Amino acid sequence: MEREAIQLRFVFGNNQAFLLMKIAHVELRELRLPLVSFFETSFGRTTDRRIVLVRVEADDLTGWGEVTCGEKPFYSYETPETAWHILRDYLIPWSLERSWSNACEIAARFHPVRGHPMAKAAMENALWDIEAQEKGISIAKLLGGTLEEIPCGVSIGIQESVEALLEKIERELSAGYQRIKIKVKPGWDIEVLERIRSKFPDIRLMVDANSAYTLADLDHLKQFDRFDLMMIEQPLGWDDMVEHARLQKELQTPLCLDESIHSADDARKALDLGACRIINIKLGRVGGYASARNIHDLCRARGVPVWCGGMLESGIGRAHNIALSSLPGFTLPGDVSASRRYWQQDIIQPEVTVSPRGVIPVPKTPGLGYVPDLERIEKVTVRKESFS
Ligand code: OSB
Ligand code: MG
Repeated sequence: MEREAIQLRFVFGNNQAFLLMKIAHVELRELRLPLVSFFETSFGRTTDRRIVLVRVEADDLTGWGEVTCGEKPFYSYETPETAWHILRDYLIPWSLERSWSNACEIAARFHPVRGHPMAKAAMENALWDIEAQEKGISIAKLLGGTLEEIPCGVSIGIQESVEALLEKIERELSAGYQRIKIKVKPGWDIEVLERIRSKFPDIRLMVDANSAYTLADLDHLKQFDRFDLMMIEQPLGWDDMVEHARLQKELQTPLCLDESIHSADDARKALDLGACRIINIKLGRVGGYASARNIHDLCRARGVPVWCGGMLESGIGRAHNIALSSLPGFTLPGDVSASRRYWQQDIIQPEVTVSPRGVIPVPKTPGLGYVPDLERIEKVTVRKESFS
């Protein structure tokens, strides 16, 4: 019966083929990967990444997903430990329990677990990879993506000095990146922006505060309007839309929400409140492709631009970000950039490269579009657990 279920295909009258797949095997791995240079935000500095990968086998196909949480519960409450726990004790057993016909259905199956979107996304996205391969198309195509190349920006962390930052900006601009985002916090903001604008008056520039300010800083935040910024990302509380709405009324510069948006419902509330004019969509933070696409569709219907954020991903997460960014509403350059900015050697082949025009072509091959480098992955694995 089980063997039959694996192979079963139902073909309906409308000629649409549905598949029924059973997951044979899931593997969790934790990797340790040092960044080529430290990344500092208002909540701290990262030098080494702990990356949890999910590898799923179903119907003789293999799909990969990445948990995009930080090492510490500062950007969000998720950590490699919480993700491992939620995947091992809930999401993986539920995925093995019954067969599935599409990845969106698995997303619905995870509903009873409140929160933990990054753990959910890793599993769901691996199944999108398998579903796309099963249909012989790219994940981008399965999603409904239309863009053949995606515009790229970079996110530059807080540096030891303004000179070091200016040098980095210069280097990224000559590599072709279409916009520069810098991290800001009290004490690393207005003067830094003044120095950047006097050297690069016309570049597309934005800032990300990762909740480093409060409304008590209103007069200070108003000064950001002087710098012709594309947007200010998440200046206030990580879970607060009401105060962002108050702030947006006082500023000309568009606000963009990152941390506060976990679902299309959140996006709708934020837009209704006037809490932002742009939304950063991250696959992990919103719980996977199904939720990310819902947010995209809502924003597109309302004429609100979106872009794809980054979480210092390995090649697996990066490849998923590229697929997501192929949706037509991703009109602004994202934080999806080349592998070499993060890693001496990435864990996929080929590595992600950005053209001199500042774009990444969206792969057309079935599934993820990049091949996981198994030897390299094995080398950097620090723990592993298998489920059948
Ligand atoms: O807020 O966008 C953010 C990295 C880690 C956690 C949060 C954020 C970021 C980035 C880096 O800005 C984006 C990237 O280059 O992957
Ligand atoms: Mg951000």
